[in-house]
Amino acid sequence: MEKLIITVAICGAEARKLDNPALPVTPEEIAQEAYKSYLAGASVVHLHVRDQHGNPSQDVGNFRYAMELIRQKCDMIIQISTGGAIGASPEERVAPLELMPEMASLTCGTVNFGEGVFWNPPNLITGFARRMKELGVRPEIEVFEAGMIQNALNLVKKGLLDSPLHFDFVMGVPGGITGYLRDLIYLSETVPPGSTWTVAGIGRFELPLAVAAIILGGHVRVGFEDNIYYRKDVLAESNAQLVERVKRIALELGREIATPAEARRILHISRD
Ligand code: KMH
Ligand code: ZN
Repeated sequence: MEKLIITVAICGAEARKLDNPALPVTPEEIAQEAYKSYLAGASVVHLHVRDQHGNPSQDVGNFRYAMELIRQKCDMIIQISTGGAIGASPEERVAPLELMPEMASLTCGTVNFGEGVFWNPPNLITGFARRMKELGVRPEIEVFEAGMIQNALNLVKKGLLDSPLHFDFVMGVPGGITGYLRDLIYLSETVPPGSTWTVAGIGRFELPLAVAAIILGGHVRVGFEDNIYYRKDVLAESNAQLVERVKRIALELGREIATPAEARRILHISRD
């Protein structure tokens, strides 16, 4: 098995300081949390930013500043979100690609998202994929439902995505695929051979799916975007605490942890 890539999803768009006071929201807090997570074993940071009020934002300036601060501290792979928050316009969501991060998320279909709708119609997906290709940004295909894998494979046929694809199975969002082991087995066996995949279990699904991915040869995403708890009724102290636990379990199971350089090789990212 390849070494384990741990992605940290620091703040996302949905969690609030009210939910967990340790949630990082300023660029400085986000960068410091990324660095602490890097020291704990993360090689990829899935990046969202917030505005000065702590609300979700796709502001290019905030992304630029957070990316600069992270790069001053470590060589983690920076993966910006093109998902943003429910209700963000396609223009807002795609704007930070101009910063040419090494990676960006690309959700390949529409899904109910709690009480909202995470809106990703075909023309939006096609436009985002085309822009990533033009800018040399490696997409991570976000899969909230099984049909999103087929949508991604259609983009490969159209020449808008390059194989091997890298997927993130986001499991347990209310409205999307559930987060049980049978679901992960199904998704991991549905992607084409040679693909890489990571799993982001939402809430209580985070830890069991992480353990399953370690065993199955996938990779793992943890962080406050997906889960703010360490265990039932106990808030996590930091993103790094969640990363450290995954690293500890992986090492116990005989799976070594990838450095950012090793993650670049596994994910087919070449630095210019
Ligand atoms: N905040 C969700 C609506 C992504 O980053 O690409 C979408 C999301 C996915 O977080
Ligand atoms: Zn995200």
